Amino acid sequence: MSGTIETPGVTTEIDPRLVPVLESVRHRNPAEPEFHEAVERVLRTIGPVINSHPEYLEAKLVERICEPERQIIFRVPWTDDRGQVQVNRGYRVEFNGALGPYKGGLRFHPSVSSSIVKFLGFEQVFKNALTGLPLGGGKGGSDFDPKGRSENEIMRFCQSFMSELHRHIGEYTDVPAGDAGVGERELGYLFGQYRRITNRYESGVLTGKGLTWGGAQVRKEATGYGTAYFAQEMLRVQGSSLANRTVTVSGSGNVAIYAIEKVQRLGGTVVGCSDSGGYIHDPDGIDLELLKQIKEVERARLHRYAEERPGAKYIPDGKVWEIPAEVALPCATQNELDGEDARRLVEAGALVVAEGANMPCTADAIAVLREGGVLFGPGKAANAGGVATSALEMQQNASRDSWSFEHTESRLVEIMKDIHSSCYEMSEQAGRPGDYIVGANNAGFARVAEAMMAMGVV
Ligand code: NDP
Ligand code: 2IT
Repeated sequence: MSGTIETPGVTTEIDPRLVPVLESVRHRNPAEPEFHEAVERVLRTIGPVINSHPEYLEAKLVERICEPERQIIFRVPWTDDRGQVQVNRGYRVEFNGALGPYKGGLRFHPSVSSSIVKFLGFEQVFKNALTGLPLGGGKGGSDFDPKGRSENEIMRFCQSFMSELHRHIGEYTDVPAGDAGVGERELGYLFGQYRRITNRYESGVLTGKGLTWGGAQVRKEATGYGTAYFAQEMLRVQGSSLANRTVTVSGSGNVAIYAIEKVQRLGGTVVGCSDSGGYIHDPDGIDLELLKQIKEVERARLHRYAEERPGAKYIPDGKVWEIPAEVALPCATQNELDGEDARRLVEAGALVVAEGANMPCTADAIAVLREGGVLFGPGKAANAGGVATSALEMQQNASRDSWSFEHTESRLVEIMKDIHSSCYEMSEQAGRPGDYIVGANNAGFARVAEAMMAMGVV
């Protein structure tokens, strides 16, 4: 039976008892390749936890974990600046609430579909469990494309989106945040509309808010910082560190910018970053103030960077993995680093790849990295600093408190170290020391499973 499902590059043998579960997920969720892929990767690696808890099979726990608790799909009509009516689709998948209110970001990107939202929601369940904080897992978004839209169009879209979403969320129910295409600006419009409709200043309903209206210090920086800290921990176990390392980062959005900032502060040199149009090669190291000015203030395209910075080159249509590096941090989008990119990294002598984005490495890439002896930090562990700091924001909102940057960052560092050690210890217990995929999937799965078992068949 175990030979009936084959994805190139996914080398771990699936437990034969889980094959029917995977087949059923594929059958019941047709044409959702990203969701199938995310489920398959987890099912292929949770043998250790299933072997020590055979009662999970009897309780149909894996089947239940693969089925979202609730999926909401809605129409988002809005009027553009020319007076034309536009229709987009909105999603919120409330995947698993065993550990706390559903928690996870909203993504606005033309590629958003049921498959994308479900893969992200599924990953979020285990990521949130790994933080050790009381968070269920969910995800949402829309196929709305913010590129080229005016400020007013963004506002009207967000208001229309929240006009439906508001009835499904709440401080104790479901707490959205940002993801690709959704940052502090969009969260402001979303929160404004929520407050207007409900007549409640319910700070804990959204995270990633602005600092003057209930947001938390470090949330903006948290995902990127956390990814850099996770990579640092992976290197530390090998008796090494990020200091003096050459690093490449994909993307130039929220996660990428703050991963670059923290790598630089830890002594590494980031020589490249990218957007969907191409990449920058800056052998002297990225000028972060210039990058922030272009991406955060002007919201311009990345090629502007090379126009302003002597010595830097913009390579259109290329991938940042063409630059040799010791550490690679994919921080852009799913399936952006493939087998060929991985081979290039192995040949260049890369030591570590840590995922700032969700599922940016293809299964093929992971197999090549594993074979080439490159340490691999999967997104659900390496990028969990964002959602963990969202939980710290919820904690501050609930107690009407606000913590300093230093205190919040020290909590983030502690959480990333704990996630790293839970994953590492679980990888050892599973007999695959340093296999952070096995570690993260089993540690995350075990926490959700235990809570679900305690609550009975619900
Ligand atoms: P942003 O929208 O802020 O930035 C995304 C960046 O990735 C942009 O620079 C975008 O370029 C670039 N990009 C998109 N597609 C490609 C591609 N095919 N090749 C190269 N670059 C590309 O999103 P975030 O930084 O918030 O999110 C990035 C990733 O991190 C996503 O996978 C997200 O799910 C994940 N993540 C985000 C968290 C958060 O707190 N924000 C938390 C945990 C994970 P362009 O402008 O051209 O589209
Ligand atoms: O993928 C992610 O973890 C996020 N987009 C952040 C979710 C959150 O609720 O902060």
